[in-house]
Amino acid sequence: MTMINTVSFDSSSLLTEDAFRTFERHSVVFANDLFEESLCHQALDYFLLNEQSIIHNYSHDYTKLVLDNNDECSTPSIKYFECPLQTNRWLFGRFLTSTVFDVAKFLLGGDPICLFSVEIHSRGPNGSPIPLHQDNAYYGLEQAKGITFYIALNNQSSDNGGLRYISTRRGVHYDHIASSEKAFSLTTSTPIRGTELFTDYKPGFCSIHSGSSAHYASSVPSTASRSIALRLSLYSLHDKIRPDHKQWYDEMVRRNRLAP
Ligand SMILES: O=C(O)CCC(=O)C(=O)O
Repeated sequence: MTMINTVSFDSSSLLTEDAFRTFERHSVVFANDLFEESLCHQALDYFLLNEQSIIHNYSHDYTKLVLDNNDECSTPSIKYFECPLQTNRWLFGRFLTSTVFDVAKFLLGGDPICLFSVEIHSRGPNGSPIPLHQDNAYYGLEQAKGITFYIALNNQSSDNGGLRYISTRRGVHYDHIASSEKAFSLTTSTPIRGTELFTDYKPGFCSIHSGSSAHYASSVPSTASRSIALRLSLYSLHDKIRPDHKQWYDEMVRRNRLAP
């Protein structure tokens, strides 16, 4: 599968006008060497080795852990986990480098930055699709100044249910409605047309997208292998959450994640 080279940057070129303009234009850039492959292997091994104990420890808390659609005979597996830092800060803290904050600050126009979340996302064979959405529909930030680092911990193919982006100018937002997909309760109310941007991820490859970025993933074929990613999100300290958003968001999570 083709990498769209015009949106792909190495760490020495992420802090350039070219990267900034690309991010403004498409709401996403791909970065191929921000994180060491060996660190991603370590994080992957740790996650797989400890997955069942994480499930055991967090299964009472639907706000922090979402399981995949497993059939009754198979071992349960995680779809989203919101506390990797709490389970191993020595390992997952190593992804929170000063470079991440510098890049986030630069791409968001120079605002001071704070960390918002560190999560593990995983999708396995027969995994459900991720409906087309923009993250700011979830974040509810007035200026949409949130930024996400989606870091592949293993190989992920855009053909096999991997993440795909539709080029969207930063600041352009679409209305969202509830979706029935597990743990993702929102999708755009109309389709978005535009250039599709995607890559085949290797461990350490990452996509960096803004709150305006429109992205989705198709359902995962039964023959595909499981994909696992670490997802960091950061906000501008100058932005703020719209009044009432938190109450609405908490209600959406409750409805969506408590559903059997
Ligand atoms: O792969 C996933 O689980 C969803 C990723 C996503 O939509 C995001 O990082 O914003």
